[in-house]
Amino acid sequence: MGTYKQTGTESNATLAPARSRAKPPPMYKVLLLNDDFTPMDFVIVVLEKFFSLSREQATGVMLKVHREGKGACGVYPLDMAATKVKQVNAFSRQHQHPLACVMEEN
Ligand code: TYC
Repeated sequence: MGTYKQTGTESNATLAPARSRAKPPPMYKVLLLNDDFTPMDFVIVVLEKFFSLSREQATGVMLKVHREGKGACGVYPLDMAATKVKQVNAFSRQHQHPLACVMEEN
């Protein structure tokens, strides 16, 4: 300690490998599923409100889900993905729509 002065370079050389060895947290994709009843405008509002998409981005994702059956809204760590799914499904039920939000490991 007292004998050797730690330089910025030495400090970084020691810390860098430890950081790169830490594996990134598992990520989860949050998806909307298509149905025949939820209004398109409601899906757009959900994508804006819960996933911070612009009106244009939200419209694009909604149309993809409508045409292809499902579509990604975002990718998050486990707890954030689970919270999005709960919030979206609760909001949809409050408004009496069957819109389904699910998550899957990315
Ligand atoms: N298919 C619905 C309709 O025609 C629109 C819709 C889009 C519903 C996306 C759900 O996740 C969804 N009104």
